[in-house]
Amino acid sequence: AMAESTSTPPLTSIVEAFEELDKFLQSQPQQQRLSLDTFCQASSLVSILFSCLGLAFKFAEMEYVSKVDDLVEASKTYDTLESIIDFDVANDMVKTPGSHSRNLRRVRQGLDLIRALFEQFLSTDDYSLREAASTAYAQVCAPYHSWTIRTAVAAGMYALPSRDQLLVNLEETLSREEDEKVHPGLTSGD
Ligand code: 1PZ
Repeated sequence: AMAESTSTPPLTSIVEAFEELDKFLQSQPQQQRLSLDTFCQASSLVSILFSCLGLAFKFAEMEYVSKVDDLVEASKTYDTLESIIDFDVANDMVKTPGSHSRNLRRVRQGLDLIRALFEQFLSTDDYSLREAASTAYAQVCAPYHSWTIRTAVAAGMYALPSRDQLLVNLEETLSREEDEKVHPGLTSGD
């Protein structure tokens, strides 16, 4: 189905969305005002990766998606990332759980985790997914998570699929998405 389809595969869409954001920011070195809408669209694309990780990461998915959803809601009121931060700084709410600024930082950490993970992958073929994910998590998110969460994540790492299995899952998920786009309603499931 992938071969017949002319639409862009989801992984490519993710890359393109973030390259667009990068290009925009590079072109505005002085005045970096990033549209919240655009940021949310790019961040939402990433959710597809979770379905490849297995049930143990359902909680991480729900956490990530709920933070993105909050920002989507905020985008009805605020135009840019900066306006959210300005508002929360003025009201001393940057660190308040549930504030848009805090959720923005959580989403950014999630994105950064994926960046670190794929960097690990590119640096060597020997890395298992668990090793790569553990290293990326330790670098990017662990310093900002409670002991309870860090312990749960460490246990969950043992439930991750192998690196090869991840790639298989990824391909299956992506081609299922493609089929769904070409033949809506044909594939069953959620
Ligand atoms: C292929 C990719 C494999 C990567 C596997 C790494 C999984 C890391 C799991 C991280 C679990 C996060 C658990 C929840 C953390 C919560 O305590 C905080 C609460 O925030 P608060 O409400 O106090 O402000 N939530 C978050 O930090 C939200 C973001 C977590 C999601 C990051 C995962 C991104 C990984 C994407 C992989 C597709």
